[in-house]
Amino acid sequence: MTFRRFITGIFALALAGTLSAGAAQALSVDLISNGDFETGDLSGWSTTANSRGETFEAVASSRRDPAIAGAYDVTYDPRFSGIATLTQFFTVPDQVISATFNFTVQMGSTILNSSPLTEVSILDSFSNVVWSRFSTSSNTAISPITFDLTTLLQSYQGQSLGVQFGFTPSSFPVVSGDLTLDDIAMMVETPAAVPLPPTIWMMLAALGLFGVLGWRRRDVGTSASFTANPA
Ligand SMILES: [Ca+2]
Repeated sequence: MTFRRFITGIFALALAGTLSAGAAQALSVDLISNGDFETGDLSGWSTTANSRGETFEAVASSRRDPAIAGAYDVTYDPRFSGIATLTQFFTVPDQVISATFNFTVQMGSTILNSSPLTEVSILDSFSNVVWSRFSTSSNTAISPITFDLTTLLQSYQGQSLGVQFGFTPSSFPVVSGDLTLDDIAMMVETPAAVPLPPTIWMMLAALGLFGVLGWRRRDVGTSASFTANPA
């Protein structure tokens, strides 16, 4: 075995080890901040109100009305008609392996056969709706909801998207209905940037030294080329 083959072999082993370590690891991140409202306010969120200024509010847990989870949830419980919205924008990572949109919801009404309307949407950076679902349920139990948005987020990698909840109370014969939310999360699995172990850095440094020595002895050499990892 020539010295050059020996060096190439070590380099290939180190590279293969690094790449396999990278491929084996994925990072799971929540793109929504304060989705559990445990700050006690609407930090990270923006709202629009109905014509009377009523909108979503972070509500502290009480003995009469415990939060869905933790010490706070968020509620829109208007006395007047009209939609209010709750919105948060986030940046989609450059590489999305999977994406799951989760929230826990409870829809109430004091009127039988009423039709309060809950809408959940994904907005692009121009606030155009690119995905939406709605519900006319009322008097529901606390319900965890999950949507697989892998395909959608993969088509918006590196771009800005928003989640938006809207609620329109029933208005006949009088205004009635409320929406309560908690634990809103956009869980995205993305490839982890794995730092090289120290031994590999030392090996690469030694190879660099050998490379410089080799470069001085020979006039021509080969240059390395790197391509981006496939998504
Ligand atoms: Ca909470």
